[in-house]
Amino acid sequence: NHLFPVENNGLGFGGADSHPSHFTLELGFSDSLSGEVKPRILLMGLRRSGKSSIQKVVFHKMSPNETLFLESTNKICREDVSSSSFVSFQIWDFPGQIDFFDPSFDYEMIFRGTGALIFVIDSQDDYVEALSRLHLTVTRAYKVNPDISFEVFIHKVDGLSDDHKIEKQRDIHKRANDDLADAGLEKIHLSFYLTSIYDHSIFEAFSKVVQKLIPQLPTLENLLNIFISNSGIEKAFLFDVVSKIYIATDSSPVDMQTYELCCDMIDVVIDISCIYGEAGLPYDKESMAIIHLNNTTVMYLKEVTKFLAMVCFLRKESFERKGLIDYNFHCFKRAIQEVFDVRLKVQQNRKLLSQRRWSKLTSMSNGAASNPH
Ligand SMILES: Nc1nc2c(ncn2[C@@H]2O[C@H](COP(=O)(O)OP(=O)(O)OP(=O)(O)O)[C@@H](O)[C@H]2O)c(=O)[nH]1
Ligand SMILES: [Mg+2]
Repeated sequence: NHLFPVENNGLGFGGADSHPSHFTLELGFSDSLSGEVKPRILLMGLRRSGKSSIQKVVFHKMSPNETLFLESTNKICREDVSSSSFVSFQIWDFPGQIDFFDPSFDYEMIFRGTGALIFVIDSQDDYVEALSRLHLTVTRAYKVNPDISFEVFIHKVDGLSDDHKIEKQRDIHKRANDDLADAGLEKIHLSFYLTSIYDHSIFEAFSKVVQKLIPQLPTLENLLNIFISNSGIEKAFLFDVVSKIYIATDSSPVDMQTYELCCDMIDVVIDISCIYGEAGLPYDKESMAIIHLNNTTVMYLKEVTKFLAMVCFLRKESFERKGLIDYNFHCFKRAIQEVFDVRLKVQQNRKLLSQRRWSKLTSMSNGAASNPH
């Protein structure tokens, strides 16, 4: 494997080696034999639409204002995100205006291994060109791999009023789908999100994109449903602590405010722990926090795995039965562990298989070389 990290994000999660593996990697295709297949998320869209900013804000904790100084991307930047066994994928940040007709750009290979394609449209700019680009990209990608989920981020909506946002979304939705219908490709499904790096909308949208790539999602949701209904809890989220992406929640609807409160709580816990905690990781087995809000709601955070946290919302009265909640949580955690173990086994089997296939291949070619006549 001759890929090398060129940039470490420095999220401040303990020492460099204790940090989950977030690295920006030079583009390279040599790791196809390394066993684990990580779903790929592509960030595409016109120049200056905000692709790199999204990646930096969500995965590098860059503050939104700092993105003003980002330089234009001139080559594909690949980053591995594998902070937990469930959340494990690669993000490929593309330069704007990639040329599909450039022979050095092997888009077939790129799309074949892609799980989700995020197309970013700058909503503060004229989007006619962006829409035709979206159409071209989506139809190309679909031809190579019809299983890709297509996600359209109507981005930079911070400058728009609520009415304006809805109006833009409706217009873009209609035009994009009309273009597909004209090409006889109605079966391609596009999902739309209104996003901005200046609020939590980008994290929420990214959460939904990532959730589609987690095959165990229904199981996780089910476990959360069982957990909350037996514990008197109103809402529970399973969070990836580093990126603040929620990888699952129970089946009741999510409102933005609740999600924002969860993000704030995680920030508070990590910040306090970084400043006042003992040396070492700011997030570990002991990590937990209880916050009483002034509207009789209690927020309860608990560690699930090294990189996952559960954040629950419940009424003050329900929190009186904390013993029951903790017991149910313990059962939940064990169930999660079992899901992890199954996944691990599947991965190991896959690795073994590909190793066997590889050694068979090499022994065959060795045989051919040692017996030329
Ligand atoms: N108002 C606003 N500006 C944003 C948002 N996201 C990104 N920007 C700004 O948009 C500009 C371009 O951002 P980049 O992330 O470099 O865009 P890009 O799509 O990576 O551009 P290329 O690499 O050239 O393709 C920067 O000045 C960002 O600060 C947003 O949500 N709202
Ligand atoms: Mg860029």
